[in-house]
Amino acid sequence: MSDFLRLAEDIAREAGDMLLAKRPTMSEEIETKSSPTDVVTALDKASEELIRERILAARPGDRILGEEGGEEPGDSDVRWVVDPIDGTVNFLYGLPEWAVSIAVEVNGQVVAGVVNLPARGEVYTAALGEGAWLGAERLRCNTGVPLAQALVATGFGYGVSRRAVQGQVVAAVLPRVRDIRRGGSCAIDLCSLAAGRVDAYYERGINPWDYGAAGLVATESGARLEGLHGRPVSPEFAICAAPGLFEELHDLLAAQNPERDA
Ligand code: LIP
Repeated sequence: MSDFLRLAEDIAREAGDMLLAKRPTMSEEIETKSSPTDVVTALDKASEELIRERILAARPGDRILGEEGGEEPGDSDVRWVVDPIDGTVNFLYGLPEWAVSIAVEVNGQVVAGVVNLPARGEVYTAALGEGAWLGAERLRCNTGVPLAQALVATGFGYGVSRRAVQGQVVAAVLPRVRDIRRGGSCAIDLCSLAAGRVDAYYERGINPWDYGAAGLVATESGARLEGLHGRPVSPEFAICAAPGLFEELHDLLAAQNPERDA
């Protein structure tokens, strides 16, 4: 295991333990961000502060991009991409699907990723070219699944007009697949795909802190993760599935023009 991965895992575990211990007493301190439904708790901020402190203590000079605190300036080739709680609404409601996500990029490429699900007791890790793991178990995504038999995870943004389009898109997808899952965390959806718990995932509007670490878990499990029409994954669009299913789902989604705004 690389030094990057070891450090990221130690920090993600420490932040997760802190969040589990403090969740019942602090989660009612809520602010909103991009819309009234887009919440941030005091613990999102506390988790990110802890993670930033630990990274900079171990690797002063590295850059950090965090969901709550934005980008830490610097000229290092190494950038840490941090989501202190992915699935904040689940966290707030006491649902177990929330995660601490830490990715390490070198020259813009993710080389290590950790997604810690404290309430489920699961830690997903991946290192570039070395595989994806749930604890000690090597992960392989499901292969050979036709679109009509695919369990497809997706998510919805917080903005009203984007949600209106996302509702139309999912209405076109639902009759063509086994079923849809909306878990509430991009990071967990991608890790679930790597673990064979869903077959595919798509979403518009996710950010590098949502998909940085889990994206590597998914691709190291054998999945393709891209945007539409061969573009790289980005906040514009993300599709993830094993080759074969990826193309079928891509073509269904592309026909819906899902990057349009209402
Ligand atoms: C969440 C994403 C999820 C999306 C949610 C939300 P947050 O991130 O991971 O995929 O569907 O609406 O954006 O806000 O919990 O960090």
